[in-house]
Amino acid sequence: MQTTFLGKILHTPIVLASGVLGNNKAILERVWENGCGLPTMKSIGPAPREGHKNPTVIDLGNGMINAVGLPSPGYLNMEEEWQELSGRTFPINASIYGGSVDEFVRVAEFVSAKGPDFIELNISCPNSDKHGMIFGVNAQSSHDVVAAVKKVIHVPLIAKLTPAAPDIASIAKACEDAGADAICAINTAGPGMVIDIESRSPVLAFKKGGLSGPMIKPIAVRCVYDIFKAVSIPIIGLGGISTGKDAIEIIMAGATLVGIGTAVRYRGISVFDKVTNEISDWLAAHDTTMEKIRGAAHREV
Ligand code: RRO
Repeated sequence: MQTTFLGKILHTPIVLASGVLGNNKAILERVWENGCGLPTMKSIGPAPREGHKNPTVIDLGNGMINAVGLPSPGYLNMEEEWQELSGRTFPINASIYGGSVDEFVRVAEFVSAKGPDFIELNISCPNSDKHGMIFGVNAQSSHDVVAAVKKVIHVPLIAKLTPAAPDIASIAKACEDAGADAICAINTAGPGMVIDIESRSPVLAFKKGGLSGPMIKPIAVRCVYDIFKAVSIPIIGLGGISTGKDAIEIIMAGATLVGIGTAVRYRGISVFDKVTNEISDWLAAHDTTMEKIRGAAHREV
């Protein structure tokens, strides 16, 4: 199910969400071989960072809560990874974060020179007060970081947004106006909290964390719907997508590509082939195409 996205041919319209499987070439390649059209790397930061204490991820059955805490070797300490990835035969989306516009620019410029196919700006992580979400909840700061990064990179820029923004459509529009080539929505929702009533304490060491998986799918669908109305650049829709029918739903909201994160844990690495086949089967049974159903939920009936 070949798809063209920002001038690149992807073998399926399914994206691996950032942060799910790390930055190791062999793992990203395996995902691609299993039907993922575009693997996304774990967000790369400006300096070495260990992340939060364990436990960092808890399965809640209908999704997960995480406060992994933006662990990264730092952009200057990834030569081995870049060396390996330079010989790859598959496309890669490199996710980056910073604690200031200058840091975003520094990381982006360096990473861009390593030859990823796309750069995803993570302005939406809920698990740090200094990085991520603090940029993406405000239209002006979203605009500033996208505009500054756009000047120094040579690959298409994807802005990854948070559903915690009071009006995600206006954030998406600010990113588009600043030169973003695509929007990725959504990062994890919340932050939320889960308390173990026996120990009387939050289950995560960091106490609060981002929510993912089936429980947030309606939020993701609403966000993509609102963004589709506000912008003309393509949208990667994700948030609780686990099946072909979920994918069809978010495509009808306006997504061009569909991201999968938490469902990798629930359905295994073959989830990419499974969802691709489920989309194909649904389209064939309804005698239609991805292009025909994209944004279909916006049409008057
Ligand atoms: O590392 C994390 O805790 C994390 C990140 Br950077 C993000 O963007 N989203 C998320 O749910 N967790």
